[in-house]
Amino acid sequence: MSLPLVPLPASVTPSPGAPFLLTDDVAVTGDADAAGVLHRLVLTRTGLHLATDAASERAEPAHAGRAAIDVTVDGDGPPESYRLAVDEHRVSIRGADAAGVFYGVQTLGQLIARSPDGWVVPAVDIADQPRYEYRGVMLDVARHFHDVATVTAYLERAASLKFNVLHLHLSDDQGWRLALSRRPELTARASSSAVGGGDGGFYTADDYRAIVAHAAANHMTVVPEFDMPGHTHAVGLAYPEVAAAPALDRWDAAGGPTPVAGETYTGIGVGFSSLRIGAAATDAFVDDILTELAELTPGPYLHFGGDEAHGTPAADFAEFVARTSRVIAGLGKTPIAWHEAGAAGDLAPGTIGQYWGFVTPTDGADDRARAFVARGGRVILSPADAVYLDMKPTADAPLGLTWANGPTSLERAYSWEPGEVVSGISEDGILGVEAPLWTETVRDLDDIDALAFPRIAAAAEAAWSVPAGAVDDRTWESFRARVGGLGPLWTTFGIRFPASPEVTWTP
Ligand code: TNX
Repeated sequence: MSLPLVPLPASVTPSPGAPFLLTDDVAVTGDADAAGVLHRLVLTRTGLHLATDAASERAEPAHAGRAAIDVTVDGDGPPESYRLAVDEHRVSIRGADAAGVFYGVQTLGQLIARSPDGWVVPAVDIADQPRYEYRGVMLDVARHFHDVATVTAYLERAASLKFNVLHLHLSDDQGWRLALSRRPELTARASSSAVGGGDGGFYTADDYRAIVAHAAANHMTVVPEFDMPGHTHAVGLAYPEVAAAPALDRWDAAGGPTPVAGETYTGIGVGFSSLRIGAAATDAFVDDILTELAELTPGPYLHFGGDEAHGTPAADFAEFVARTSRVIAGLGKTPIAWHEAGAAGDLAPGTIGQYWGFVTPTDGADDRARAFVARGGRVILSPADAVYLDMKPTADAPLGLTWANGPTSLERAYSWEPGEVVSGISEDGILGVEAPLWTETVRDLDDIDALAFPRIAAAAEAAWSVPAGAVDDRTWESFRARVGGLGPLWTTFGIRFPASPEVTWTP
């Protein structure tokens, strides 16, 4: 298949007929929200203004016979699925639900092409549905703060590739990024720094609500994370009574400064900070921040971190993550934690584990992940040597890290199969796939684009499409041809993607 579709749809049947000609005479009918999305997408891609007033279209029979794009929610098929049919006269997008129609519109956007006759959509029949219900991107807004405009730009990019979760890593050693009325000192004292001594920043509750609303308009759910009990040095600037002294015997300094209690930390080392486990003040702090986070968050999940807590004794870690998962469950949310939390015996039933080991597991990371499934939970797959978008794409790339078997080429980002990473869990045990972007080296949207693209497209295919190798086109050779055809669309979206030499890009 040479059509530039990523992620690969479940079924694509090109038709022999003439293409649909896209002009400003084309009328859009049907669902108003989807028509609005389509209108903006076509305008951005082609400069054409389609008529999107569905009501006036119905009221003017004179327009019958006019070339039309119809976008309708018809309730047929599994969640988020859609069907797209294109012939010379008509484009029809039918979704099982609003998300399905939205994804059908995104697919249509990828099909729009320039021809000698103008803008065209090739004749084709597509039926499509996702493999996984959780298809995430994560943005670390703690190492470097990223403002609302940057976050909304990134989530729109992700939604166009059919991701439906935006995980925000809202706290880390370098800064606390969400204002909480119950704990005002967090942003008053712990938000104004970043890696390298940058400016820092934080979201007000209204900023956060704006991100959640913008995500919802793009059919994305926000999953907020407060990382605990490690990655909490900044908390000690605000509430010293809940912070343990930096543990400097087992941490990874990454060549930077040594952390000092009560002073901002601007390095990129990990594993030295911990909350004071078992202290009444710490329990009250955790209850306060999670209660307020639950109030601010309409989505079903709260992520509480749990990674790299090398400064927390093992028994304390187990006690802390078990208690914290139960606090979240008690708030009516589903807890998510990084896979290390699977070491605790008493997590709330149904807690979700996020696996960030390698495609070929090492150090028992897969054991930790399986423990979540054994307790009725599921696993999100974020294998670091495939989908960590903060790894350098090439050895000489100016941005990014290399610890996860890096550099990570586009081919390696593509060449893994979610069902084969953690053995012994069934397809049902996998909630989905998430591609994290840690921001130690990432300061702005250009930096985000430079690292995320084009590898984010490979992660999208792992999350949405059929298993690797299951059909002819679910292969690296096919992906590499298809993704190259997306260059013009990405350029019109304003994405400053690096033209990876692994791909032949359509000019
Ligand atoms: C590991 S992945 C971390 C982060 C770093 C990242 C850099 C994970 C759960 N923890 O603290 O930012 O590596 O790639």
